[in-house]
Amino acid sequence: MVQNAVTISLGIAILRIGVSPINVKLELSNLKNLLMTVKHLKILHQHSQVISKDGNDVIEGLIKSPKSLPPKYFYDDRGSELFEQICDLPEYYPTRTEASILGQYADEIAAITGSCELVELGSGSSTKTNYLLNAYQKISHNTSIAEAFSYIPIDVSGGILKTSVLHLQQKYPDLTIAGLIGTYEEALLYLDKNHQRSRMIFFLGSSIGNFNAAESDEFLGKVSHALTKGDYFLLGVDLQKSTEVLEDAYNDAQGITAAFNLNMLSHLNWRFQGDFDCNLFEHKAIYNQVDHQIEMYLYAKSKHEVSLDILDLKVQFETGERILTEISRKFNLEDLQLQLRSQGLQTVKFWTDPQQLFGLILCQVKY
Ligand code: AVI
Repeated sequence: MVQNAVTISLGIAILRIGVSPINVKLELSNLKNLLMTVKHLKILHQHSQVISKDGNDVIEGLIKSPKSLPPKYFYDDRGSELFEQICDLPEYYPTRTEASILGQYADEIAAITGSCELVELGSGSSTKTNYLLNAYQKISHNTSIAEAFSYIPIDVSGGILKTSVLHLQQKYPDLTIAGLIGTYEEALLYLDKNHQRSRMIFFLGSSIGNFNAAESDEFLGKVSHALTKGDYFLLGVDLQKSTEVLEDAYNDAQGITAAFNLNMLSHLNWRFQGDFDCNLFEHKAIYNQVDHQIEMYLYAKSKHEVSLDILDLKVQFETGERILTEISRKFNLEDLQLQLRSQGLQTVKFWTDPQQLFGLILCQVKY
């Protein structure tokens, strides 16, 4: 899943299975249950500055015009559940299309990169990862134990990560798995300091599309920084296509995406003692053909006021006024390769599906 506010405040933790013991000082009570089921858990540090800033982004987004809210507030438990349902919707082609590309080309990817340390950003439930792990497992049979591949899934949700790590450990008993609980930034910084062997970072699901241009440049810079010459970066991206296909994918007939969008208001009510009335808002996703991005909005159906007591905030809404909750950029492979190259990431090869809905791009650090 994508980064959620609850776990961002926990800082970063490392969850190791199948590696040597590490002294553990557990300081965060809501991570206690992890200790009951996994062998080792190390909290690297706490981010009190993140906790104290919690909610400032909501205030900033709601006092400005036009209004916006950060997409990280989608992902409370209910939001994560709804996102899983979105991935299975008939209209939402990205998940299954990316999975089919991985299913077809994972062996080729593993053959190009050779055995290495696999680092997955935003791993979530790691479903698509199985294709890559199977491919790397096949090539690692001829490799020494020291050189064998290892897997580092990274996610801000400790719960999802714990479940997927335990599941993968059963499925791949010889694989060294070291899960990192934290934000992408925290994890990339940590990885940077601990970079000892050949590495491939991968970032699937077109989550990069949820960053604006400046944020994605900054993110790619951090990825590049966590890699050294010869290392790889594998990126999954949703490609530009007709407005109709795109708007259908984000305005599904069953209303799951609408529920996902509106759930952000319930999450804010819970987190900041708010009184958003979901019935007074309506979901709509629009494709902006100039900026090549889906824009998800919540439209106020009537003039009203909303309070968020913990933030000491009162916000007025006019009838028809909208809040931008997410952008989802759609890519052109040529432009993307230029952007990647400007961050030192050179394309090795890319793959798409027969309808060219989705792309998978493998880059290497050349210098
Ligand atoms: C997580 N991210 C890549 C999804 C997307 O398609 O941009 C989030 C999403 N929002 C609505 N549907 C899916």
